[in-house]
Amino acid sequence: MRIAVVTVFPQMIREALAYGVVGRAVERGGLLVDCIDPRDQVHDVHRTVDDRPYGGGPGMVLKAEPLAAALGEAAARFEAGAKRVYLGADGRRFDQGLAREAAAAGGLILLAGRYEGVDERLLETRIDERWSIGDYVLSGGELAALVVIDAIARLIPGTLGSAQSVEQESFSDGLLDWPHYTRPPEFDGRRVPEVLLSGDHAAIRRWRLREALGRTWLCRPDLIERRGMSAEERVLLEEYLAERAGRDGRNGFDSMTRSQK
Ligand code: 9D3
Repeated sequence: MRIAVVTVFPQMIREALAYGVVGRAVERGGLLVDCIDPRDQVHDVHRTVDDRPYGGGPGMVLKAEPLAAALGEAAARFEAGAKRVYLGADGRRFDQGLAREAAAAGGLILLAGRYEGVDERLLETRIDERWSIGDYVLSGGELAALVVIDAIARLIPGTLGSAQSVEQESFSDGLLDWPHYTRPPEFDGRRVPEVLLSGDHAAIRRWRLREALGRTWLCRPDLIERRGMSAEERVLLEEYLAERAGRDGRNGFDSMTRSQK
């Protein structure tokens, strides 16, 4: 997988690529990330990449010509054509489906927005898609590019160890995670759920799926709607909700949920 990032802060991208799963993908050579700074494409004394917005108003706008040159430089590094994506607050929501598509495509050019944005004509003529990572205001597209790169890197074959790999997905796909515990068996007077210590793998599997379904139902009912439920899952969710209704008091998870209790 090859990804080129056009950014006025290339070090922000480069430095973040050294860690964890993404770092390993880069080391292994499964992921190659190039950063292209539009400032290297301009040769006036101030190496200007931004300017004041026509029509007035606060802030600056990234100029079209330096970005066009940088995107051209980026495209030259790909054998086949790569999709050119603008990361801006006004794009389509990036999700796991887009990550899968991008990972399968093998090449991607990301343009990180900055300041008030990018000259619209550049976006119209040099960009294939616009992606946003969510409904909050960032100060630029670099962190969004890192989010996109991270999500894609884990999908490159060989990046994840077999233990972490897609195996688990078949049964928990599209759900929030179940709770995790490690030693000691008691912390702050709270015991690890006994089933996890039982060695009964079928019971553990059912418990995890029940917890994942329950949490997803409470926090993200839209995800349940999207994926549907099997007959077994319906039963497990009923069990979860019945158990929850029969219990009172707070458990720290209430703060994440809607009004259901
Ligand atoms: C407060 C500025 N806003 C005025 C209407 C618009 C605006 C301009 C530039 C808001 C954010 C940004 C910078 N954001 C990004 O470059 C960005 C982003 C984001 O803010 N949220 C979610 N995903 C992304 S991807 C790039």
